[in-house]
This record gives sequence, structure tokens and C-alpha cells, in this order.
Amino acid sequence: MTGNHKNINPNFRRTPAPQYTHAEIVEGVKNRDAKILGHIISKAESTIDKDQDLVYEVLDQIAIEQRSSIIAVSGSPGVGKSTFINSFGNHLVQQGKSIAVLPVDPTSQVSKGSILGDKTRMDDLVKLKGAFIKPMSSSLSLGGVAPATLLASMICEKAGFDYILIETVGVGQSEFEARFMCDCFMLLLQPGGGDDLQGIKRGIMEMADLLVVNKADGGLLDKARNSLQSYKAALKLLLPNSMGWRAKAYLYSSIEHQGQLELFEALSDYFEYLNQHNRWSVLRRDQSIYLFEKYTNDIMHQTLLQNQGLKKDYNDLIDALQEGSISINKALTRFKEKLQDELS
Ligand SMILES: Nc1nc2c(ncn2[C@@H]2O[C@H](COP(=O)(O)OP(=O)(O)O)[C@@H](O)[C@H]2O)c(=O)[nH]1
Ligand SMILES: [Mg+2]
Repeated sequence: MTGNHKNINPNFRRTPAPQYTHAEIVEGVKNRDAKILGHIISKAESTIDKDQDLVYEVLDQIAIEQRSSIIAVSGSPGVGKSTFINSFGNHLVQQGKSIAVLPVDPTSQVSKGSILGDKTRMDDLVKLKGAFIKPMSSSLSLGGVAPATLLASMICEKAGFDYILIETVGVGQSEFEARFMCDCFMLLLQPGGGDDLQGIKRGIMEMADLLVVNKADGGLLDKARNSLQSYKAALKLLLPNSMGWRAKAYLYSSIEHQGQLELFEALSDYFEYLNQHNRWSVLRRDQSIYLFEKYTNDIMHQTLLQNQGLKKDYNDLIDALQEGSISINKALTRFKEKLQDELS
């Protein structure tokens, strides 16, 4: 691309990043000011220590007035998560609810275009007052100790949104992580033939609080109805989750906006259930322990490998494995010994 500078508009000036005082940020978050929320969430994504410190300070300075209902919208890529959030988010806003949407885009580091793609699928939502949307990059905790999505969700809760919708990446380990960042794990499913259940991992279905068979419209309606029956049958075989909740399944069409009322009711029932017997607090506490264990693991790993001697041993053992001069069990034993030496 170098040498192409003559195509660049000589009058172009990058708009300077807005500078807000600490007090302005705190006030802005409390007032759900979209610009300030976007600003502070981008600090949560930053790799600069000073930015991360600011996020933690701001979080510290605002008390939670009312818990947000945090919903993870999960499901394979292409199942319709973004379109669903656009449709159902609209419904929530029409019910007088304020919503924050955090789409986690797996490709956002590669291409800015896909962020816009997600944004355009949320065309209707973008225009609504009461809806705040901030696409998140899926790169986890580059700079900070906690992933940006978790911090963003905490900021939105301090801002007092009724609902926070996190669109997950839709594949792999990230789905499990999302489970521990939300109060309700909503799994979107594609209408399919009889083989629905093979396509989705049982593990992910077991994590779901609500199943939504999406795209129940047009030529897919019959298939969707059949899928709903198979999922309902499959759910009967699952044990209730640790909260004693049994997942339920619903039909939805994001294009025809069908199924909104039933799903809204289901969601309200779910949160009512969570509100009883202190379940919601217990869920949050259990999740914070899980997240603490997970991220302290990462922190310990990173911190230990900052030790030069240990890092060298670690790399030497990888080299030895590559050469085939050591077996995996010996390599692990040796590393454990080195670590114990280092810590004693
Ligand atoms: N027929 C139908 N198509 C849908 C529906 N929701 C999404 N789609 C289509 O499914 C494709 C993927 O949607 P998208 O929201 O980007 O899926 P995501 O990758 O899960 O976020 C797009 O072509 C949508 O138009 C629906 O309710 N009905
Ligand atoms: Mg999407």
C-alpha cells in the first residue's frame, strides 16, 4: 500500500480521541451516555496499563443500583444471533426496557468490515433510544487481567441497563466462558431434519437455560416445528441444572418477529425463578469463583513466565520435545521440579 499516498485526502485530520475527566466518565456511565460508555469500554479493550487502571477505578466508584439481567446469546455462526438480537432487542425496548448489546466478533481483529456487518444486522436497534451497542473484539484479555467483555458487561450493569445481551463468538471454549459471565444462557438453534441433535454438542445444550429454534418462518417453519419437538424431547432427558432449573425450548423468527411475546414471558419467568430463594446471588457468587479461578490461572502462568530462568527452562523443554529428546512425562516432571526450586 505504500507509494499510494496521493490517494489519501490531504485535508484529512484524524479526530482527536475525546478527553474526559474522571468525574465526567463516572457521571456519563451513570447517565448511560453512549459516547462515554463507548469510550470507557474501549479502555477496557486497551492493552495500556493506564487505561485498564481507569476502568477499574471507574468500576470502583459506581455502586450497582439494580442488577442487570445479563443474557448470553450463543449458537453456531450463521444461526442468526445478530439478527435475533436486533429483533428481540427491539421488543425489549418496546417493553420499556433499556438494553446494552455487546456483540463479540471473532473476526473483528482481521477485518473491520465484519464489525460493520454485525452492526448492520442490528440496523433497527442502532436507531433506538434505550439501546446501546458496542461491538467487542474477541481477543481475550490482551492487556488486562480480566477479558474486556466481562469488564464491559460490568460497566453496563453499573450504568443500570435492564438487560445486557452478549452475542458470543459461537464456537469452542469461548461459549463456556460466556456461560460464567451471564445470568441466562440462551442457545439459538438452526431448524434441521431429524439429525438436529447430532449437530450440536450435548455439553453446550446442558449449559442452556433457554433454547430458541430460530428461523421459524417461510420454508423453514415445518422443519423448525419438528426440531422444537426433538429438542423438547431431548431436554426431558436432561437433569435440572445446579439452580434446579429445567431448560425450555421456543420457536422464533427474527425476520417475521414471531415468538417475541412467548420468549419475553419465558425470560421473565426465568428471572423470577432466579430472584427467588436468593438463587441469583448464589449464581453470581459461584460464577465469580469460577472466573477468579480461571483468570488467576492465567495470571499465575503469565507472572511465572516473566521469571527469566523459568522461561528459559520452559522454552528449553519445548525445544527438547521438538527434537524428540525428551518424553512428555519427563518434560512435565522436570518443569515441576524447576518450578518448585524457583518458589522455595
Ligand atoms: N429465514 C430467516 N433467516 C434468518 C433469521 N435470522 C437470521 N437469518 C439469516 O441468517 C443469516 C445469519 O444471520 P446472523 O444474524 O448474521 O447470524 P450470526 O452469525 O449467528 O450472528 C443471515 O443471512 C440472516 O439473514 C430468521 O429468523 N429467519
Ligand atoms: Mg453475528
